Amino acid sequence: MTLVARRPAFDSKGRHHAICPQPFSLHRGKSLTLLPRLASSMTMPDRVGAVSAALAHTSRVTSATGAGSKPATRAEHDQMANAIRALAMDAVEQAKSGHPGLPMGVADIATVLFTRFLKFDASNPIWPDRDRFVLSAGHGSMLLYALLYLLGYEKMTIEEIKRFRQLGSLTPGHPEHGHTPGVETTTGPLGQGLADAVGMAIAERHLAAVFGEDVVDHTTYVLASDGDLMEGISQEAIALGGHLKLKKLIVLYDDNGISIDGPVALTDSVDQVKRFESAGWAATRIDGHDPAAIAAAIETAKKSDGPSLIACRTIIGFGAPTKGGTEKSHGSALGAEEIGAARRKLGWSAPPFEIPGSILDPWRAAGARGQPLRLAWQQRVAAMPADQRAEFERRIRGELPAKKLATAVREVKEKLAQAPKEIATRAASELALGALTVALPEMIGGSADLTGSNNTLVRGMKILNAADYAGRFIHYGVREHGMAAAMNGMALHGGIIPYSGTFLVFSDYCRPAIRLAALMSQRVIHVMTHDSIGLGEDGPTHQPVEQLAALRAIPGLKVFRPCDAVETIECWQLALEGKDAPSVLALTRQNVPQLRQGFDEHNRCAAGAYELIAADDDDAAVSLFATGSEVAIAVAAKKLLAERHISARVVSVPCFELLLAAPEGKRAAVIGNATVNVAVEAGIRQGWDAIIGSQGAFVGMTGFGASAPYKNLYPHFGITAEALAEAALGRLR
Ligand SMILES: Cc1ncc(C[n+]2csc(CCOP(=O)(O)OP(=O)(O)O)c2C)c(N)n1
Repeated sequence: MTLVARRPAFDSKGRHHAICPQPFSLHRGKSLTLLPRLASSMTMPDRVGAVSAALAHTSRVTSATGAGSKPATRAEHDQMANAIRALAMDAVEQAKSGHPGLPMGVADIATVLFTRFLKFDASNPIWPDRDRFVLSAGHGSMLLYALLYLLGYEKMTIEEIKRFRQLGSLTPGHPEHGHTPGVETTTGPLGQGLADAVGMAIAERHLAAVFGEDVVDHTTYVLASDGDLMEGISQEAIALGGHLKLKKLIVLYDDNGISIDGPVALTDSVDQVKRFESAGWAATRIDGHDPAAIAAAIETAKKSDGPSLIACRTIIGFGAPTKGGTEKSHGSALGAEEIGAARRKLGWSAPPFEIPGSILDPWRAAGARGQPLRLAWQQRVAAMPADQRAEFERRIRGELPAKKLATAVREVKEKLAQAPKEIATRAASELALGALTVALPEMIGGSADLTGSNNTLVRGMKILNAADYAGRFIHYGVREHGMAAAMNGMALHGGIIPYSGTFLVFSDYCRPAIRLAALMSQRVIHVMTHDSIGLGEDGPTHQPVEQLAALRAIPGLKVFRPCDAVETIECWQLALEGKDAPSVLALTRQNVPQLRQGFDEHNRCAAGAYELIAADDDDAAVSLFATGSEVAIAVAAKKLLAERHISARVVSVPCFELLLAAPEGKRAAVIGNATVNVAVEAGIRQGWDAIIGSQGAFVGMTGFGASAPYKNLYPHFGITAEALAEAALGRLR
């Protein structure tokens, strides 16, 4: 029986696909001897040889199977791929929601990749030296869920597949890292997965350079769609990946020429192969329904000395007789009639959600294929010198060297106590990083072309580049979005704590990736300087106004705005210790006085807010709340109020999220019960009511800034001690 697409498919140039769908051989009633053949995708002698070689440390196993493995017959392959298609059709149909087109279209690619190349062990989804597979086109989540089920990931039962997109299932609409074992990263917002993968590949090269390829040697594969490649972030990711010559990064592009609105030709005429080539990638175009071509292309890509793109021409919804090849199969249930016809075309006679043993067995065998490699890897790790092994395992666990960190923080604080510094908090951050990056070799810094302004490059820190992956500072180029997503990838990979640098106003350019970092509970730390009108002359385009509030709106993200050098090191410590959350450090361009005098081992910022200066008597009439550079203004306002015989206290609020997460009693104690609450921040009011109440007074910004020296801007916008005191007095009258 031959399956022919009824409607033409188009490539990204709008050309009719040149591929001929391969005939589907049907073996109904014929028993297939799949298990022995597929188990031999790495032949037994190969496997034994590879494992013993690995154990003997004489050679490295560079792929799970790869070269030398015998492909399954075309018939075997087709049935295995059809299992993916059937599960995708059935799950979407049951949910009456979802995207069958992608899984059905890329089933051949996935079958080749997972049964012959991907190094993984379904019984241990977090084995650190596994290959990573990123489904960047997360709307095709049923591809991943079908694979996890077929390969035998314990948690992914057929019941979970049946509960696709239902509350509490392991099969949410889009893949979610930390929710479903086997999902490497949360995807769905197109382009993010591809950029995450660049970070994963950077992490792999870095850790391989530090610990050796005996223990770190894996490939990152990405399945990307037209939508992924249309998103702007993809350009940043591609350019960075090519520049860094990430040879262990392979992108499989589902070149089906279809997106939601119809043919991609409606909106796009980019030649993706040329585009990737121009960015330094090896790029090729193949028939994505030809297993031999897919395997050959992956073999070649694995030998490349840079990243590789394999543009796989496919037919979306492959197998669906009327909707296949069209946008109608992209994002809705196919309907009983179409599914019935697709089953007949594909020769799939099993009832919904049932996979015949003759097909499930080889899939399960593929899921167990990597086990010997994992065990061999464990032996190699066990054979590492004890100190190296302990360090490697510590980093992979994401545990901090607690003593070293505490010592580094204490030393910085002691120095600041002895010789207080009136410096910008960005400079204080550099000071902190000088100590922290020595204590924590897992920290990898960077900047989106603002290195000198962000102060993220510590003296003596080597640059991470294609010539030296052991370096620890990345010049990301003017690519904030790509940087933030690559950082997510590094954190997800494990073994690295990435920190970045850009201006706070450009947090908007990073926002989708920061949101995903929060959703995935990943420790990435964004150093964002020039955090208010205090940056001065660059003017309103560069002066953040709403960004603090907007960042505070992201659930799970910690936004730190330290007021001086001491708070800066404390906030750094908190960001590092927050293992499961991203952080932003909003730092000043301009100098600020050191308000925290004397040595205090206790991290006062840990409470989120604390009384920096108590009232002169027990009965404060006014509580003055402030963050960052405006804390000094609050301190000055307290003095002005004292001259008017009004007692006021000053509360520094370096982190809203920590304060608001504190138990009620503690929070109430910090907020206090003064007659009047007044807050000052050179940003908008939004969010402050949770602290000062809706009756509280707020001094800040209500519109955009202006271009002028900052000392003129503060009075111009009325953000002064006088205005603060006046606001308090006005409420007291
Ligand atoms: C950033 C972002 N914008 C929009 C969407 C909504 N969306 C989901 S899939 C898709 C495009 C589908 O085309 P393609 O990527 O080629 O996937 P295919 O149709 O081949 O499955 C869009 C616009 C999204 N998921 N992410």
